[in-house]
Amino acid sequence: MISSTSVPRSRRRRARRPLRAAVATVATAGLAVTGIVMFSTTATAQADTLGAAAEQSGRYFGTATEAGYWGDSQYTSILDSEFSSLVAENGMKWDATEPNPGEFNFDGGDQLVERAQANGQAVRGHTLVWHAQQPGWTAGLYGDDLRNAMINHITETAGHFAGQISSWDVVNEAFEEDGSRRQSNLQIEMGDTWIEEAFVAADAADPDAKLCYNDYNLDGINAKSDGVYAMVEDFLARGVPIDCVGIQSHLSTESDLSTYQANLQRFSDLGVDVHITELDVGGSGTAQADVYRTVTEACVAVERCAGITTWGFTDAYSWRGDETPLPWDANYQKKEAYTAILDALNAAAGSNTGQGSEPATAAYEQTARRESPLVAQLA
Ligand code: 9MR
Repeated sequence: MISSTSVPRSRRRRARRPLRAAVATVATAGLAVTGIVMFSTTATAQADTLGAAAEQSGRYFGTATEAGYWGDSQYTSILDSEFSSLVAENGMKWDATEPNPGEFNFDGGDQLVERAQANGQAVRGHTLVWHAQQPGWTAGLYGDDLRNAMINHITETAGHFAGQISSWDVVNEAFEEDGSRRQSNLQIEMGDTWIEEAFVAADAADPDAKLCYNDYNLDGINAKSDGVYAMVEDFLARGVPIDCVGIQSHLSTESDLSTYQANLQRFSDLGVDVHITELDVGGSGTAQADVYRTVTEACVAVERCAGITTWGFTDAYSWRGDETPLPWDANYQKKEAYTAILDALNAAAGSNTGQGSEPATAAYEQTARRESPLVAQLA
C-alpha cells in the first residue's frame, strides 16, 4: 500500500497556462450623438487571434507544427501569433526520439519547446507510446524486453521534457472501433496492463504534466469511446494516474457530431479533462466552417474541455492536404472556418471558464490513487 506522502504533490498544482494576455476590457465612454448622451457601459473586447480568444474562457488554442516548416516566414508569423499551444507533429514520437535502443535524440522536441517558450506558448507532448512510428528495433522485442524498452523510453523522454509539457499523450490509439484493445505488438507482448504501466511510468518521470489517453473516432458516444470510458473509469477507481482524454477529431463535413458534446461531457463528469487534440475537417466553405464551429462550441460548453489543437493550420502542410482540412488555405488566407472558430471562442469569453486543470476529483486524489498497488509497485 502506498503512503499518502508518496503521491506526487506537484500533480495537484494547476497546469501552466499560456502566457498570452487574457481579456481586454474596454470602457466605452458616454457618447454624444446628435446632442444626446446615449450610454455608458463596459464591454469585453473581441480577441483577434485564436489563442487570445480561447484564453478568455481559460482555454488554449494550439496547433501541430514541426521545425521543418519554419523557414517560411508567412508560416511562422501565423504560428507565433495565433496559437497559445504547440505540439510536435512527429518530433517527439518514439522513432524520432530513440532511433537506436537507449540512444536518444531530443533535437526536434527541444527546438519546438524553445520556440514555444520564446512566444509564451504551452507545449503538448505527443506521443510516448503508439503502435505506429516505433523505431525499427522494437519489432525484435518480445515480452518483458518490450516492456522494459517501453518503460525506459517513457522514463527518459518524459524525464527529458519534464517541467516543459502541459499535457502528454502517454498512449495513442490503443483501441479498436468495437471498443476492444487494438492487437498491436504492445498489447500482444505485454498484455492488458501495458497502458496503466505506461501511465505510471510517465507520472513518475513528469509529475507536473497532465497525462492523457489519445485516440481518433472518439467523436461521439460510440463503441470505441465506450471502451475508452470504461478504461478511464477503471483507472480512476484503481488509482492509475490519468488526467485527461484526447479526442483527436479528424473530421469531415459528413461527420455525425450529434453526440460530440455529450461525449466530452461524460468524460468531464467522470473526472478527467478532455482535449481536442488533432482537429481537422475535410471539406470547404460553410459546411466545413459549421463543423469547426460545432466542435469549438462543444469544447467551450464543457467545463473540463481544456482546449483545442488543430493538426496543422494551413492546407500547405497537412497529412490530408488534398481534403483542404485546415482553417488557412495553402496560400495562408483565412477561411470561413477560421472566422467560425474565432467567433465561437469570443462568444464564450468570460463564461464557463475552463476548469481543465485539476488532476481529477478530490476523492480520486485522496483515496484511490494513494492506494494503488501499481503506483506503489512502480513508484
Ligand atoms: O501528421 C503526422 C504525419 O506527418 C505522419 O506521417 C503520420 C505517421 O503515422 O502521423 C501523423 O500524425 C498522426 C498523429 O501522430 C496521431 N493521430 C493521427 C495523425 C494523422 O495520421
